[in-house]
Amino acid sequence: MTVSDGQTTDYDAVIVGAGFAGMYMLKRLRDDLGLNVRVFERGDGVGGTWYWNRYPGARCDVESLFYSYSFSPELQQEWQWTERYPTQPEILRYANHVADRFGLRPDIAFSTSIDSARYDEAQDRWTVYTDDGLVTTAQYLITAVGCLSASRVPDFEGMETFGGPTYHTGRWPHEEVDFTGRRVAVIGTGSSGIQSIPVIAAQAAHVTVFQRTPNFSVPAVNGPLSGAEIEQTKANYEQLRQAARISPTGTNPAAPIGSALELPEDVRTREMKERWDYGGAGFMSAFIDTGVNAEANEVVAEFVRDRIREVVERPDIADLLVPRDHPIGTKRICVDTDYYATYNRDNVTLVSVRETPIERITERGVVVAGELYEVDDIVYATGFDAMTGPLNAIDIRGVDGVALREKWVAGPRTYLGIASAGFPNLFMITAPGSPSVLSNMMVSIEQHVDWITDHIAYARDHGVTRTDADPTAEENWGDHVNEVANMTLYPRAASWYMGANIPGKPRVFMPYIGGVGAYRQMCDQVAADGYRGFTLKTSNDVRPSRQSASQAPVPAES
Ligand code: NA7
Repeated sequence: MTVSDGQTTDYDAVIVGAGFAGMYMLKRLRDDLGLNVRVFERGDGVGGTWYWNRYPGARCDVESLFYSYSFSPELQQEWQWTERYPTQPEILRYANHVADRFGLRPDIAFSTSIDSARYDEAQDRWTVYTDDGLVTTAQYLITAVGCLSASRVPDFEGMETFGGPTYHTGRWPHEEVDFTGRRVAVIGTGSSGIQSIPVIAAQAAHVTVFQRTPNFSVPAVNGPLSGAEIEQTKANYEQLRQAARISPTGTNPAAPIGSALELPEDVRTREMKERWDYGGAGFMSAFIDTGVNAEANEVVAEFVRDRIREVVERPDIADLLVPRDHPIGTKRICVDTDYYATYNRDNVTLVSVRETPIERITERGVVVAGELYEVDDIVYATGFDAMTGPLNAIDIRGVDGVALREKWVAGPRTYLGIASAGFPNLFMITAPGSPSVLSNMMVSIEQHVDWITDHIAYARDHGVTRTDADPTAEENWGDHVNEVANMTLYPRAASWYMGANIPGKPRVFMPYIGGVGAYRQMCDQVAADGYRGFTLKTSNDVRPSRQSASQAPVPAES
């Protein structure tokens, strides 16, 4: 029941965010469990990441036929993707189609941010405060805030004095930005820079790219999808989706052919070449040891370095673009269209700011090593306060008024990347400690939403009013997440996975790297064991779930 006394409105669940996670969560709780649900969304439309990231060239690096919901056979049969990798406008159209098709909009409050949320222990409910001054209560609070939604601009001296327009790739204006005839600075060469630079360079009079760290990028080999390709996938959707759900990354790349260290050189080169020509991030799955063995990694890295040198005509520029400071794949691999070739254009200048950082920004441009690069516009492609940023932006207070951001001051602590001890009835979709950003987000989102829905249904069926992760279960899960990460090369990179792009942020490898399929199995087992590792309270008692927490949370496999 929704109860409104004019000031406070009560729901069964409040969801934060109307991206792909929030929309599906709403649908499941409302349509399958019959709950009364309110979604708060700070944008004035659905789509989350794809609502905000409207920069030129913005495109998903997972193939469109699989970067889409699988929960509705009708939806996946009727929607027509047009290109192998979907553009941001096409993904946003899809998000809007889903919102309309399933009648989601009436339950979403747009242009509304949640400032804070407090757990009321006497009532076992959350009280949520929004920036429109309203107060809402709900038994469950579910965050669907996205992993890359807190955009970040470094604090460059003098940046406020710049005379022209500035843009952040993750907060791009809704109206078209026309760079025709203009001199544009792009700061940052992560995925957003790498996707936008070729498109901006094709339009602008001149582009100056300020690069601190070169990244590895593989060609997308994007193009229109043929009718036959679409038909073939649609005919086999169920099997393909199921394969993705139990795969390491939630996608369907060709299986690795063996160890890069053991295979003969001609075999491994042929394999890499074939994957390179085919395009996409599946290139990274050629061998079993790329992510765990430095020597194996170097084989793959060197192949990519050779491709960069092959494409870029000026050896001095190629040399600047060749990544050497991190093993390939330990920073998110970029997937591009014509990125390296763009440096052969006359209207593109590459400025390395590795040895000589950006000194300051003046009214007329960007100063590096005493030299002013005059520009009309500045594009900040400088990334996000990833994963914890959007959660810490909300003042979430659990038992005894403890703030989540205080609990996480030395790094995020979660059980299964879904719950955090001391924050009962709070579920966090694709939070730190889950595969999230290391996977096809659509697969991980659906898995979390389904698991949370089942947990809430279980609570309802068993008279549970409060469910909270057990601290021991959480600690054991955190140890496992770290242990698995330390078996890989990932912690060697100063990446946003590690929090390394934000000065002062604790260096903790945040996502769970044990694989989407293995992780799903562990979550399913926790559910099958009556939500092992959670303390469930019924209306008149608090009891640990069926197995005690101390036996519980160490996963069966990694
Ligand atoms: P990323 O991948 O975090 O890239 C940000 C870029 O901005 C990266 O090249 C940074 O260099 C650069 N940067 C950040 N601060 C500075 C300063 N102070 N000076 C110069 N350059 C700077 O963000 P994206 O938006 O491109 O991509 C995020 C994810 O979205 C991506 O991985 C996909 O999953 C989709 P650095 O490497 O830190 O030296």
